[in-house]
Amino acid sequence: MGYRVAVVGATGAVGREMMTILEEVNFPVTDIYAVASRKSVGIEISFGTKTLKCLDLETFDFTKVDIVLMSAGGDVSKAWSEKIGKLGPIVIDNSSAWRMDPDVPLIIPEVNPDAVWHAKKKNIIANPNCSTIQMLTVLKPLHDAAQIKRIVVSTYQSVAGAGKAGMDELWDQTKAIYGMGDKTPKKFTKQIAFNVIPHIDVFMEDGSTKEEWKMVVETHKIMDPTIEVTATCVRVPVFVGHSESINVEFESPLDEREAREILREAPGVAVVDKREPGGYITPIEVVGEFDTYVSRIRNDPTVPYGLNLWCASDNLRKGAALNAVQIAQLLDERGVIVSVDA
Ligand code: 11C
Repeated sequence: MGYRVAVVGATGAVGREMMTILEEVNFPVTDIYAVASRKSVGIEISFGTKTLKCLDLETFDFTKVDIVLMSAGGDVSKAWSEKIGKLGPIVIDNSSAWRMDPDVPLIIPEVNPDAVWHAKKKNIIANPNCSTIQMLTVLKPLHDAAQIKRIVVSTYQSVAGAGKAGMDELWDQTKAIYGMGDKTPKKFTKQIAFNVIPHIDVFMEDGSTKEEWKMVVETHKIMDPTIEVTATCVRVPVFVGHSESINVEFESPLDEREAREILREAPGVAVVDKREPGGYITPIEVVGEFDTYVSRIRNDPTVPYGLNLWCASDNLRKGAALNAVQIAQLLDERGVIVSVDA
């Protein structure tokens, strides 16, 4: 017994991770299809010991699958997800296209799994933005313990968040610094190698960026609309793995010792917090991991009940592909979809 699954955008960094993670978590798959735009048709994609050839999105028959993992960007998702959902399968979409649609649940399985019951409204479930996923995975158990009032977050986001082009640009510019090639920015607005850029996604009218806005509105939709959130999102010269410095203010007392104990037990969270040189996590160490790692948990003495912490997570995994596959597991566990005979 299992599910018939299509991965749309299978040649991208997240699409490939989706294939790998389906295999790693042993998701019950009876049939699997790699689907992409016409220019990628025929490209070979690995799924365990099998090699799949990419099929054309325009001509693929979506009536023969139960689940579509979609990571093909917002425009493709806007054009296709609703159409596919009407044909029967549930689309789990990694783009920002559907996140704020009231008929589309936005899910982090550790945070709001019950939202999965709304999946059938449009047969679309949205995967949140990577920065929101890791922040809320860590903060949900603390919110349950002491009700979060306000969050001030600064992100340190890897170039993998901007796709292969972002990773290529960091690589090319790093070589160019040593005299080999061109360091003209193409994907980013300024040089990213040996630099940081306080700008991710487009600017909003109020001077914030859309990446920052997403952290606010997605927190409200997923966890609690009463929490005040303010964010500054920064691109850093790290290939994979987003980090965040988070200041949290609570309604009731929660000290660093209690927070550490709660986080040690929290699903999807790992604590690395020794108060000594090297006793904390850095993004390079979380690549390939499933958990979001937390370090530097400490009281903030400037407010009645406040904490500071640092977290890092693999943005291609928990921030994208893993969370999407965990949503598929949730559909299975809760019986929202029914498996077919192999
Ligand atoms: C970045 N967080 O690091 C973005 C990538 O809304 O899904 C994902 C954008 C999104 O650039």
